[in-house]
Amino acid sequence: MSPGLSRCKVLGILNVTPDSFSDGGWCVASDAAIAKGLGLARQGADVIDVGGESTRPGAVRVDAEEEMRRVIPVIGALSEAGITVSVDTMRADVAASALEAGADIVNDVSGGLADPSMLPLLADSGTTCVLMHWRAHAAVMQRHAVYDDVVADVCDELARRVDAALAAGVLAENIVLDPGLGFAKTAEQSWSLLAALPDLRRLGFPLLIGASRKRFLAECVDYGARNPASPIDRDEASNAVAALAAAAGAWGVRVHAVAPAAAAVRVAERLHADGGR
Ligand code: PMM
Repeated sequence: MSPGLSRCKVLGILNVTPDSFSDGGWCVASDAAIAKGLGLARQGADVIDVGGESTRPGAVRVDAEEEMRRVIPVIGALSEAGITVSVDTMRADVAASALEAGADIVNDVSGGLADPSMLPLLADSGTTCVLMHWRAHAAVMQRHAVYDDVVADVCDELARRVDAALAAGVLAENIVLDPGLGFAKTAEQSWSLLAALPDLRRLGFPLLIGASRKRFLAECVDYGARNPASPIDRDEASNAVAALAAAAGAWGVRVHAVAPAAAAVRVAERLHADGGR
């Protein structure tokens, strides 16, 4: 790999929710979720991102106890198996329990906005944290997809989250940023942000990109006889984005189909190492 392009992490998505749009709700039981997580790790995931609350557009919140019931046993088992785990949560209590159970990273899609206790917890724990661009909870977020200039506005709002995190005592070296594709964003706005990864990198923090199976991908692919509304049919487009994000220097990509996305990422890195610009 050439200087400036460090190994891009592949985060395998493990949504332990009955209503996850991409998992079809089959892995609600802990054992099935643990088995799926172990499988994702075998397929080449560097990190398993475990979430217990759906954040798809329109989703309603679950309570903290239910969220913990879903994720903590799974995180404990995966961590015990030696797997690096992140917890996808907006709640400080859930994050704290997840860290106790062995999680290594906290992935807060609200960037610390949803729970005032989150940034202090991240500071105290000294853990790596993903702060995503977010404006509102899933039930209402698409009403907030209004920007003067989506790239400039998302950069400004992420910079404000960084300021808040630093003020709370989070170390700069522990912060990863994420533009939050599909969160309070139209398809057009998500594409604009993907096209602007160099601008986002200029914020000076590692970047996580989560495009996998999201609706905005459907609009640029000719699906022929297949159903473009089916998330799984968006995997080819997801893999293309994973490769392009890795080539653009992303710290990580968050994906459902780990094996092909990991291959796509490694191909991008290999080409870069051979002098690709
Ligand atoms: N997307 C979802 C959930 N968590 N976390 C980060 N950091 N970035 C994302 O883009 C993101 C996320 C929603 O997608 P899913 O329902 O397929 O997990």
